[in-house]
This record gives sequence, C-alpha cells and structure tokens, in this order.
Amino acid sequence: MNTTTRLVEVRRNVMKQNDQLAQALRERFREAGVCVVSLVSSPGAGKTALLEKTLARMRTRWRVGALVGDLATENDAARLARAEVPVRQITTGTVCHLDAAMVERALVDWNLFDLDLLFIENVGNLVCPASYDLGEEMRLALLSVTEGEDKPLKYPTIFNTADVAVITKVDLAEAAEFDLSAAHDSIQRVRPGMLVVEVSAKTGAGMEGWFDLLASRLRPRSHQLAHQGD
Ligand SMILES: Nc1nc2c(ncn2[C@@H]2O[C@H](COP(=O)(O)OP(=O)(O)O)[C@@H](O)[C@H]2O)c(=O)[nH]1
Ligand SMILES: [Mg+2]
Repeated sequence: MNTTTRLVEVRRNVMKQNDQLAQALRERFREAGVCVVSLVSSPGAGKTALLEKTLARMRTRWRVGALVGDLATENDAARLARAEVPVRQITTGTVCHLDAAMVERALVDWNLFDLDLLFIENVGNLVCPASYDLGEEMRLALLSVTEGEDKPLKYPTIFNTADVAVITKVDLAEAAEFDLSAAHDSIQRVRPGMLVVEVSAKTGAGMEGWFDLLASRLRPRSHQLAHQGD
C-alpha cells in the first residue's frame, strides 16, 4: 500500500467512524426529544450574535442549551452564558471543525431529557465542517453581507450539507453594497429550493421569522414550559 492509498484509507475510516457516532448521537437526541441545531459559517459571520439573541428569546418558552466550538478561548461560551442557559465551550486546538466525538464528550454529564433545544456553534470555517455529521436535526449555513454574494458558489459543499441558509447582518447590506437577490440566486443555484432567512442580530430585523421557524420545529414536542401571560 503506498502512502497516498494509506492516507485515503485512514481518512475513509475516520469519516466512517464519525458517521456511526453521529448516527448514535442522532438516535439519543431523538429519544430525549431534543432538537439539535448546528451553525456553520466563516469566522465572524455572526453565529454567536445570532445565538445570543436566540437563546435569550427561546429560553422563555423552551429548555435550551448550547455547545460552542473554537480553536481557542472560552469567549463565546462566556457571551452565550449570559442568557443563563447551560453552555459549554469546546476548544479544538488546531482542528478546524467539530466532530461527533467532541460533541459526545462535551455532553457527557448533561441530561438530554432536560433540554428541548440544543445549539451547536461550529468552528468558523466554510470547508472542513461540511464533512462532519454531528447528529444534528437542522444545520444552518450563515452568510454575512460583508462576505460577498458569491460565497455559496465558491463553497457549495457547506451549503449543500445545510438545511437552511441564513443571511446575516442585513443592517449592513447597503453599506457593503450587498445584492440580496444575487445572494439568493447563488444559494438557489447551489441548492435549489433551499430555505433562506435574512436577519440582523443587531437591529432585530427578520428575527421574529427566525424564532417562528425554530418554534415550528419544536411545537410537536411535549416539554413546552408554562409561559405566563400567553
Ligand atoms: N452590524 C452587525 N454586526 C453584527 C451582526 N451580527 C454580528 N455582528 C458583529 O460581527 C462580529 C462577529 O460576530 P460573532 O457573532 O462573534 O461571529 P461568529 O464568529 O460567527 O460567532 C462582531 O463584532 C459582532 O458584533 C449584525 O447583525 N449586524
Ligand atoms: Mg462565535
């Protein structure tokens, strides 16, 4: 076996192991009735900002938690923990993506039956996370208006493995001369029929629609918290 063949073989085994572990996680999430939503994007596209607002809103009705991946620092976990929900940082060192084993380890002492909704913020990267199933039910691919409308065409795999595209920082669209309809075209060319939402975590634009979309995934579940005033 030459070196190239061996590397391909090792890589195939790693992927197979990850897929099996992710499948087992998916089964555990399903049994516990927790909806797991992951977020992928380039660094700085606004994953944590979207999550900060989403946790603060969703926690009034649902039992929510979050895992957040970065190469280094606990900064994002500290930001998300302000919503007073369970949060855990996963630091990957030099690894450019989360994998199913990291998610499993991070959840080792969590009781999944205590959660309705779990977010997993992946490491900021538009390439590597595409290959790793985390057992999630819904994957969001974020694209901020400062990145250019053609990113889905340049990084099709990440958009192809996602369920929903989220165009973020729409408050900056005009300043960045971002052409929203061109961005929608790019997304639809890569993934015809893909659901797209536009949001600004800063101004709140589009956020109600996003919360409604999440709630529609959760409504059939039985653990909804009693919400006074509803
Ligand atoms: N103007 C504006 N800035 C945003 C928005 N969302 C995030 N940002 C800023 O973009 C930067 C990166 O955001 P962050 O949430 O850390 O991105 P992440 O690396 O994808 O988690 C921060 O300076 C945020 O304040 C938004 O909706 N509008
Ligand atoms: Mg972040």
